Amino acid sequence: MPLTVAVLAGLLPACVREEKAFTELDLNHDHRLSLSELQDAVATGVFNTYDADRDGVITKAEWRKKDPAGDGSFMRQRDLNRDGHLTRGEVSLYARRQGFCHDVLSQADRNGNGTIDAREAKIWIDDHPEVLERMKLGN
Ligand SMILES: [Ca+2]
Ligand SMILES: [Ca+2]
Ligand SMILES: [Ca+2]
Repeated sequence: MPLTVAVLAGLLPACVREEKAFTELDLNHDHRLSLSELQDAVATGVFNTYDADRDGVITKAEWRKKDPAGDGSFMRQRDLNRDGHLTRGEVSLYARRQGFCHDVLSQADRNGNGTIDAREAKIWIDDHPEVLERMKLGN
């Protein structure tokens, strides 16, 4: 799932760099990112990336513009009611179903307390430079 990895990799360094960004992701303001906050962050990242006109819906045209070479599985996997659009609810549900956030949490959570703090986020990013490289190349 390169997209989701890339999206998350884009968010985590922002968390480290900017206290404001971290606060935005840290929905309950306990200075830790929990599994559900990570899942919400991924969904937010998907919308920030694809919803060009910011109307809260990702259309097929918006997706295609960002991913001209894509085979359509991005839309197919998430479009639960098959109407050709992705709503916030559909994207969030998909993020929750995937094991990806679980995997990131278990890798990044070095002290095993079930959440990621800013320091753990930075270490995880340092351990995954190839993900950041992909971000820079825009894929
Ligand atoms: Ca839109
Ligand atoms: Ca839909
Ligand atoms: Ca932790």
